[in-house]
Amino acid sequence: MSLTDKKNFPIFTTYPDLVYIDNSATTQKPQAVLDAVKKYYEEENANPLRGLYDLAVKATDAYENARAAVKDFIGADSVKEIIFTRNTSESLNLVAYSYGRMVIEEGDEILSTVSEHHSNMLPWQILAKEKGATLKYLEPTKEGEYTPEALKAALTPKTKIFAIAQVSNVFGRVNPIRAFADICHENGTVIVCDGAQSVPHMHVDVKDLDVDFLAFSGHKMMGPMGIGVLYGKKELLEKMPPFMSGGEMIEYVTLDGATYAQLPHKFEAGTVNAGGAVGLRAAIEYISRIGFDVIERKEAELTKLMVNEMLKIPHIHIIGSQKPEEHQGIVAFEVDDIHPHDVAAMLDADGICVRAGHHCTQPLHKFLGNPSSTRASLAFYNEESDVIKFIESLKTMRARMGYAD
Ligand code: 7TS
Repeated sequence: MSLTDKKNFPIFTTYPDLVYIDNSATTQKPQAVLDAVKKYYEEENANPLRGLYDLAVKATDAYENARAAVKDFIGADSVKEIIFTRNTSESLNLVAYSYGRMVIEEGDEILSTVSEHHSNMLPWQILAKEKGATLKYLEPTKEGEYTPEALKAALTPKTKIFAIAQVSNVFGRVNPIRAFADICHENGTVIVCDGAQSVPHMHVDVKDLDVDFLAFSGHKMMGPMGIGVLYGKKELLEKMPPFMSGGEMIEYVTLDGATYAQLPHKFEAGTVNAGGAVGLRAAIEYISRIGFDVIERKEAELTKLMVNEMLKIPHIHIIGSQKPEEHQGIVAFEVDDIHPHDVAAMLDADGICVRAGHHCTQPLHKFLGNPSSTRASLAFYNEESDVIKFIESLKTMRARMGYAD
């Protein structure tokens, strides 16, 4: 059986007719990931990094081997550059609170974009307000594009940080991160890349991209919830103060103060999510066994079918580019005269899971002139039949709401 087959994912045995196309929100988990987490708790569980007994060493190894797997997966230089967090949101907050508070001064500028997920917007808003800095935003074209020229024009000598998603969770378009990184670095600006929607779907190599920070979530890439990653260049992480404090992130503590642990543990206060890390490692191994060449080809074919069929249906408007190849498996859309919640409820009645609402991008929806939309998002286990069922259901929407055409 191919690893891309739905049969590897127990939820599709529980619900054989389920059409799950809400993969940008979270993905389903293959048996291999569930087994790895279970095995960890059955055979290796103790508090990692603390005990000296054999079982605690096993737990520590399981946790640290997961870190090594993440390092290899994204092409980082060292395990010191891989910080485990809860999710993308926590990773981005870590950068804003630790790096941001360290470097941002009154009058400085932070640059982001209008289409960022709230997780890559609010930490910068809070930081800018706290420090008396200015937060500026690049505006997308109608096709959801950000160009190197627009970035160049927006940077000033005061721009200290540029925060952008590699793939927006609404437009689904891949941003030219390497070109952006080069422009930022020429300007002395640090680039923070939100990889929540890219790392699960395409080969992401931090050295090829030359990003300073990369954040992503395990649960969007077949791993468990509650485990995320922050990659940071070692020379930056080393200078940064801790984000949270407490157990395990210290070297030595007195009643007056403390010295901190070496990287990466300086940023991992308290008992860690070893089971989650083990599950993430299993997810990485699963994805790697399939290979991004296969994943990208399959998702691109399904996206092409979806976009091309949607374009044929009257009253449906795809947000962003109208070209399938400019959607990394993510297609947000509007249906004339029908509220996205009604669209999603009718799709749900047909057994199809999509997301409706603002997708944590309220400023983008305001910019687009519509408070909300509906979004379908694919993963490698989706099949042509999922897309066809979705399209067939979409065709019935207007009639079901009582419209003549
Ligand atoms: N950044 C992007 C681009 C995202 O799409 C999301 C989650 C996040 C950050 C936050 O990730 P988290 O794991 O910390 O929650 N996006 C979505 C979504 O589109 N629908 O549900 C969650």
